[in-house]
Amino acid sequence: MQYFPQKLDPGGQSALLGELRRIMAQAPLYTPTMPRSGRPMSVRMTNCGPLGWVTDKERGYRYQATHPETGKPWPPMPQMLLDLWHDVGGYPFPPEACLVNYYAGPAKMGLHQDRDEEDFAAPVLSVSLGDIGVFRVGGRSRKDPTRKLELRSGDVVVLDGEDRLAFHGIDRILPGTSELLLEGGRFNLTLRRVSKPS
Ligand code: MD6
Ligand code: FE
Repeated sequence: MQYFPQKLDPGGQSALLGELRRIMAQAPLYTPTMPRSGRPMSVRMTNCGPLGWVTDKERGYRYQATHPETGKPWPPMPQMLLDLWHDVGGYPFPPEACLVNYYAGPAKMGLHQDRDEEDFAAPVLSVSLGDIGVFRVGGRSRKDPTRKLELRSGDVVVLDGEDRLAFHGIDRILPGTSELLLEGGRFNLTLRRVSKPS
């Protein structure tokens, strides 16, 4: 895992937030549901880029080219995210999906692996905006010991190499720890390469 604290300065965070507002105007946040149980997740989601990660009761976790509620293609990925991927990702092909997670109040994300991609040689890169998220990361087995890292607005994390399939999650958000978002809460953007380059 690579950790780049404050990779985005306050100007960069505001610029990325502006891009995010445009994305959400075209592709609104929605509440995804878990495979089989159909239980709603506590985070709300949207995506940008050619593909988006989605989940629902009937069809489970997958990537698809359209928003599940509007049926429209996802908005394009902002150039600044493509630049960031090439700057820190160390991977010669562009990302295909950017998943946007929004955590309000008590939202959290259980320990999981990012493993719905074909290509585990590519890293997964995350950018945080807004309130601190208490990130927990362990090893490739769910039973491996975990450590905690407080992710602040502007921090970037890259899961690659040995850690590409490490279990990770968000225990909780620390409210009122950032002034970036008027509405409070936290956005996390994860950039992924989905298909093997051909
Ligand atoms: C989050 N992050 O920070 C959730 N996945 O809200 C992730 O699930 C994640 O931070 C892959 C790589 C980096 C991450
Ligand atoms: Fe993840």
